[in-house]
Amino acid sequence: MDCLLRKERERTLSTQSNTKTFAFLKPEALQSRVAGEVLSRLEKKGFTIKQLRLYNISKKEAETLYAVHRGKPFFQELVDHVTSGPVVLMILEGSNAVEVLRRIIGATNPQSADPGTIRGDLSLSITANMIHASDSLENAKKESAIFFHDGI
Ligand code: 3AN
Repeated sequence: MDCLLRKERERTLSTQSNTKTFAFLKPEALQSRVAGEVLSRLEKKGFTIKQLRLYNISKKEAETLYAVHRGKPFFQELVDHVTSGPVVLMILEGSNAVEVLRRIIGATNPQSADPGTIRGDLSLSITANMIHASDSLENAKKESAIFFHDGI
């Protein structure tokens, strides 16, 4: 059964065409001077950088971006963190961009993210987990529209 599911999933992925997604490097990427390494990984994987911008996220934008987490114990720390310094906003394009990017960034908690993933290799902190990437095409459209006039 697992094998059939995997084959179906591979078939679906191989038939999907180029799509765009939204991501940003959190402040620790620039602070620890690994922004270039992360961008290089994304490009080597095959993503095309369609938009790229150094930006200071406002509290209001951070609260909109993470609205789904409002009320959770980590919400304020998360908002404070992503507004603590410049981030690198981007729109990426590639085959099945949302899912592929989510796979290469790794699990939310870098301590359990697989080695080889961006979070697995470059972070230990769940708040400062290096990179945000939209988890669906619908959210990529919403999130990119907060920061880019024309969205994705
Ligand atoms: P992801 O970024 O992997 O999509 P989300 O959307 O569930 O994860 O959470 C958004 C951000 O909130 C994460 N990148 C992480 O920094 C933070 N976060 C999520 N869960 C926790 C948690 N249990 N404790 C602290 N921070 C968290």
